[in-house]
Amino acid sequence: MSSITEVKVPDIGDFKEVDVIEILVKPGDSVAKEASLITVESDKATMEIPSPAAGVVKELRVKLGDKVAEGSMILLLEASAGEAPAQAPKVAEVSAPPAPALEPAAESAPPTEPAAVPIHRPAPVPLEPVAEVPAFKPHASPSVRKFARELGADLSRVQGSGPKGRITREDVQAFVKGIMTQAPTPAPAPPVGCFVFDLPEWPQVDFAKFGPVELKPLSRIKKLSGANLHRNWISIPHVTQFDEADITELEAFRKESGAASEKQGFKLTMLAFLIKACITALRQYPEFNASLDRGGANLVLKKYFHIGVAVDTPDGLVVPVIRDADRKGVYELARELAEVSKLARDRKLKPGDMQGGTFSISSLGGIGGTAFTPIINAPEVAILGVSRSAMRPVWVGGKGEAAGQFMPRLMLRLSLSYDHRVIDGAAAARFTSYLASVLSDIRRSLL
Ligand code: CAO
Repeated sequence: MSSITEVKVPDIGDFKEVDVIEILVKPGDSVAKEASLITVESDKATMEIPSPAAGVVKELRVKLGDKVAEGSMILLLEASAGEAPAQAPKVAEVSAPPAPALEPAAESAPPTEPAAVPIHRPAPVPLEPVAEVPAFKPHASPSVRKFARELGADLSRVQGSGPKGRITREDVQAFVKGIMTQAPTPAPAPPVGCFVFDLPEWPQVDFAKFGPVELKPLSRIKKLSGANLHRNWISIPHVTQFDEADITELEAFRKESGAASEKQGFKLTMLAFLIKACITALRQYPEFNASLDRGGANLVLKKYFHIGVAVDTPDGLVVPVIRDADRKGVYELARELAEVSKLARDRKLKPGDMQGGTFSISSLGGIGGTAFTPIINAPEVAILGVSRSAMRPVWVGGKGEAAGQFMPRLMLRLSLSYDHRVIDGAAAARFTSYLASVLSDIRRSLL
């Protein structure tokens, strides 16, 4: 004997009305007891409504987008012979959707133990390749999540086409199809310093609970450079050596020589002299103009000097490279710096303009600050940070005319971050002392 049962929305807690966002069965489908029939969504949670009994779906009484409440009819079910009369099913909240503002979704909790907070330790994540990590959990119903899991699809990479960007079953299918039709990419060889980390999960905080918030997407440049900076920061043992250079004479010389460049429409900036001075120091200490090879057993010493310069743009940080800087004079370097900074800010740099660097300089001198710890631009092994110069009283020793007194001197603070796998602290201190001496007497760069 079989009987027709009206399957209705059971007690769904505090929610008065919820949207039907997914219909998981159709007339004629055989369903097992507890199999999911529809997915409903409130502004706080997504829930699947299970079948109260095993049977065959005779007729659907809801459609996508309907609003339902406790007691709304979902479908007619012909219960299988021998099935007990259907009881209202218990509904468990199974996932929270992302709120329209900044509310991050909570981890799905097992339906039967909502109070238990599992200590979730994610599997160790290999450092390479660096993927873009979404800040929030992708918005998808439990059945779509399950479907994606079965196919091994990473939902954070799937573009949702449903309401509020919800990921549908079709989106997952399209994503998987896209991957299948792509040419296989060879697995990258493990790079130097490939580690795995087993870190605690990132704190999930609903910032909107504490005050008003606004969501501002990161620029493409920030996402890309952020991933690279993160990789460099955690995979290179950084140490920063601080020093200062007396640039009183150099600044006077720069000012004297600046008129010629201004006539041609560019400024003879301190950065051009810094590049020259760095090249002199790099020649003296070649391991700073080098990279580790892939296996990390050899240092590749470069016989060319391509200097990367960090440029601050409205979209984020970029590092164009001044090629063969050793063969250029300060005027030519200053002109090229003005050109590449403009290209960077107009977003006209090509990827090739940012490749092949052997050493980088990050100058915050035009902005301010006394020192900072720049992040090495891998696979380079060192980067020089330059802060704002300031006039300071400096004690003059020795026997000269000014000996035995404080003199006002223009001092430039230098912050050299280096890869401690390649460079020892003593070498770094020698490098910055030498660089400071070159800046104090630029004639040394001629020697
Ligand atoms: N001390 C004091 N003044 C300095 C200085 C220094 N170390 N360096 C530059 N200045 C002065 C310049 O002389 C100029 O003064 P005037 O306007 O009076 O002529 C002013 O500061 C602005 O200089 P600038 O920034 O236009 O030129 P620059 O050659 O020094 O720098 C560039 C060019 C592209 C490096 C710079 O514009 C820039 O983007 N800096 C930010 C880089 C950055 O974000 N680094 C952080 C990366 S995190 O590692």
